[in-house]
Amino acid sequence: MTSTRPGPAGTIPGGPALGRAAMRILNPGTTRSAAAGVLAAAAGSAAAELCAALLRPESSPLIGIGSTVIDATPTPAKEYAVRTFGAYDKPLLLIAMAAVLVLLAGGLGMVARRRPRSAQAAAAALGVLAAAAVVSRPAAAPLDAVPSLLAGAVAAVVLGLLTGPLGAPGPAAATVPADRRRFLLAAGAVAGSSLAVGGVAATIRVLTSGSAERAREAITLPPPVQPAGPRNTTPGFYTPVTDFYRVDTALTLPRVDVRQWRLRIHGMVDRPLTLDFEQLLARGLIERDITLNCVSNEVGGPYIGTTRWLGVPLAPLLRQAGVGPGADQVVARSADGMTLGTPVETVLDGRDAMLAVGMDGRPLPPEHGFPVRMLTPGVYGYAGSCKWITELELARFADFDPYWVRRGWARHAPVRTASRIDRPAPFAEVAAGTVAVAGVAWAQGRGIRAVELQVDDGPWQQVELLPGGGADTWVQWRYRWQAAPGGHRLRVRATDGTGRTQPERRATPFPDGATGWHTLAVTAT
Ligand SMILES: Nc1nc2c(c(=O)[nH]1)N[C@H]1C(S)=C(S)[C@@H](COP(=O)(O)O)O[C@H]1N2
Ligand SMILES: [Mo]
Repeated sequence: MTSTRPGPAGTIPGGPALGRAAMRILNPGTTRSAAAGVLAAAAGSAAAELCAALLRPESSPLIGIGSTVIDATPTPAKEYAVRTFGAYDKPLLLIAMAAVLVLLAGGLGMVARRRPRSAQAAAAALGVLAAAAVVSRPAAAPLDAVPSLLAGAVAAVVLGLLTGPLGAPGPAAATVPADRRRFLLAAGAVAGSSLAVGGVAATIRVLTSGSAERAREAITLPPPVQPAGPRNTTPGFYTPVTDFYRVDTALTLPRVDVRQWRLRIHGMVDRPLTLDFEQLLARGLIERDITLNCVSNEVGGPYIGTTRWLGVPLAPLLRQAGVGPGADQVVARSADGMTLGTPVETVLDGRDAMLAVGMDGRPLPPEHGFPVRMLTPGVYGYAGSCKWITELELARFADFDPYWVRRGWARHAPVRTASRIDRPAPFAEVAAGTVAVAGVAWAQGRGIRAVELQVDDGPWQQVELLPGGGADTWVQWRYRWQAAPGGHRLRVRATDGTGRTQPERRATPFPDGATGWHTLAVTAT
């Protein structure tokens, strides 16, 4: 019987060559070289992290390269990442980068066997490349290059040691135990000290963020000069601050020292001005319930939240600075170099655009923009709610495209009318009979006039709108549904204060917000 399956390696054409290649890969000297490369990278990264922890987190090569990757990622891929991984997109990016680094370092280690000098030069060059990435970040300082350069230097030296005097296999490496022991000892020493240095770096980070957190907690915001009315008491109206969605490009949270914080208002203004935190608070705080949402939110999605904000009205500040003729865009810049653009007329049209300093009575959490963020009701976050704000520049739309606009998102981004079913959950099994259906609807600025629910192909039913929402917040709604046994489709649609009902047509968030009716399937038994 002849087998149609390929025979053992030795009998297929080219087998001996393949076998030799496999031998080379499995050769202890090669494994050792790859390990040397990975250990060199670990030592370099640990040294860099320690240095960055002492300088500032943004100077870490991992963070610098990661942020560069984020900025360079095409919009559709970014959309996909936000949609698929949500808040896990950043940790996943860091893990992917670590994997690439391990592969690269292993490869360099193997190169080092034959061409040690070239491999060392390549390691140092990678450090320079990382430094270039870090220093070209919009909010970088020249000193930020140091950790990356250090990483390259440390990696080159360790690679030289591990593949040279401490690790070079003798003529018959695998069979010389002394040689092997020497390498293992050296490798163990490098691994151990890298872990130790990395641990120290992590501890310093935790300690510094702990002290920044205490400084934040020590702040008492003055009571608002314009308090909001009584709090809405319906459960679910306010989003707990700890659950408030977070969307930004910051791989490491910008840590802003409130004592050093300044806001500069400049550009096309008659009287440029600069404010520190105390001067800002001294202008008097307003308190408002406002719903903020992200343009990337899909129909039915979670990137929306409502809280009681505290902030300083922005319009009087701009008027004080004197908006120059022709200026039609307020460009906000943040401590991490983000730029967001808002139409001047939007800020000045009487809405409660503010420099927010508090959520729910407390200073802003670091991830939501501490110490000060902009907040513009009625426009998506990317076009009016710059976190960690440091600058407002009056400019012309024709002259400057902010970050997201350069990536294809719309210049003008008023929030689209939308509605969501929160209860029952998609694909839920409910008991036939009376079923509580509930959700939210929003059209910030215009308000919600009506919300309707459709069961299967039945008529659209008006649902009950709960009191306590305003034009700038979502409105909660509920409906008592008499569910017959079987599978059902529920759909919701809202009509805004101008009388316009949200369109049925499904559109993806890009470039100016999703459209379509939130629809889900449930089974009544
Ligand atoms: N500095 C900075 N501000 C930013 C962003 C950012 O990436 N960097 N993202 C914006 C976007 S897209 C949204 S939706 C809101 C989200 O604010 P939150 O994270 O406090 O919910 O912040 C906006 N402000
Ligand atoms: Mo967003």
